[in-house]
Amino acid sequence: MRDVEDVQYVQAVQSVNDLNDLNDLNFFSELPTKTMELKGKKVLVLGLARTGREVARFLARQGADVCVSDYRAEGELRGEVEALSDLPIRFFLGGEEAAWLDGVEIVIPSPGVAPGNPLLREAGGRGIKILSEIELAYRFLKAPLVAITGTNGKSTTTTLVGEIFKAQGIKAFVGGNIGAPLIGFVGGDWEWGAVEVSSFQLEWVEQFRPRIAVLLNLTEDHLDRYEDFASYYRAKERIFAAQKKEDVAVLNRDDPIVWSMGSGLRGRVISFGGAEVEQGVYATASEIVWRGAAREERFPLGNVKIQGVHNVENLMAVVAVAKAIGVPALTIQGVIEVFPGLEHRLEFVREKGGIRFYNDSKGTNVGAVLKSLMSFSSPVVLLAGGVDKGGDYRILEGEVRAKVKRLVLFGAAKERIRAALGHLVDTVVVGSLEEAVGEAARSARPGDVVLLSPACSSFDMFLNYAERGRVFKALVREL
Ligand code: UMA
Repeated sequence: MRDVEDVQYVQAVQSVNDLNDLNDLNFFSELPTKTMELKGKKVLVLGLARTGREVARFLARQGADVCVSDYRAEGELRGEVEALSDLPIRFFLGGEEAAWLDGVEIVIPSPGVAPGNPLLREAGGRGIKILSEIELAYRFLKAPLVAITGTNGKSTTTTLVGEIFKAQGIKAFVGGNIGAPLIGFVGGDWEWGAVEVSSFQLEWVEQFRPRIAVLLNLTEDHLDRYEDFASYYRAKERIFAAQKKEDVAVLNRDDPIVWSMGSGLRGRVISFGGAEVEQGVYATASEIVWRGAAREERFPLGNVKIQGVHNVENLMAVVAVAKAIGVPALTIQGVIEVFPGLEHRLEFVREKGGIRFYNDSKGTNVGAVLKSLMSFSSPVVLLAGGVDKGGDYRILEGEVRAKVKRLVLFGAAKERIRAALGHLVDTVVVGSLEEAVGEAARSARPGDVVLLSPACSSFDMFLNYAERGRVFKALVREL
């Protein structure tokens, strides 16, 4: 079915490869009709949090025979079970038993369920189909998708793409890993979707085909889940796997691993990076330049609020996407100038006694912290720690040497970070975030920056990075 649609699609736009600036919002609007028969099928949903809840609801409404399992005990999941009580759903809670797979035809794991999970392995062994939530959603969504992945910058870029759609008067949703499962948008009257996609969500995709797929960057992350960096990057690479030549792949030229993927892709590559190019997107110190075959457009950065080298990369990716769908330069410029940035991402909290405090709680991996440190020139008191994700902290050596005057470490990973970086600067280990803020405030001097950029996830002390960020901000405001 998809091939027939692809033929129509190609006919509609004729010779796509001749176009540099598609400049036609209708270009992507020929939509494949995808379906998947679920009625009467026995489906096991693995994990009962945001994703599991919405998937189970969707499947039950489609007439599937739905079971939901979670290794947490029933007592912890009462609210979730209650929320689904109006639907014919069976729950298997507080464990993982192979018998729960008997008769099951499809398993939909939540992103947090790793491929090594015993039920998933058993399902694989029995030849049961395993599909990620984004794959399921994709089969039912009618709108074309811009999917954005990368180790860092996903949420900022996805949010900005959503803002571009809004400014252009296009009815688009913003969802995915950013916090709203894709399945929740099925059935809506959407013209486009801007989707943040994680490596976890890409593990079980088959047909997931974003019309525009963006890979921002790749540095070590989630090595507590993946065997090695190559497995992580292979998962990310799947964002392009089902693309066809009519689709667009947006790639970062300055990231050698990302850029090396370019030659093997079927979609039309639009690249972005620091150095001037004949066609594509590049940045100078003062502007972003989009260059097509016959003309170019310039986007001055003077009035843009979000700062830092990583944000220039995010903005270049946004420009590449926006131009691929033909959004006028004025609209793009308006959006990038008013965007205030995301909470917990290099978020300015306050200045006290000449010391500036920044909340970068979303800096949960080493690559993110590297980019954040690169954004400052003043001496930095860096607060880091939490749950170690197996990344190599030594990649921070250069920036730590150059900018960090004091390292304040907390949480489960504190000793590992101290072992990697403690010999480079004055380092102190503390027992809590509260102590870390107190210690930082005491040691910082006017002109310094106090930066919470933990390089770790938060689950040893907090519910998630957002709670950690909020606690940090509250502590800073109390100073
Ligand atoms: N569980 C099991 N067995 C397991 C593992 C987990 O039963 O082996 C259960 C847990 O007890 C829990 C549920 O599964 O009840 C958790 O599922 P989940 O972690 O997938 O939680 P969701 O609320 O569904 O959130 C997921 C994403 N979470 C993860 O990827 C870990 C959210 O991304 C995403 O916003 C949401 O779906 C909607 O798409 C969060 C995240 O941390 C923000 N993402 C990572 C990142 O950005 O670095 C990838």
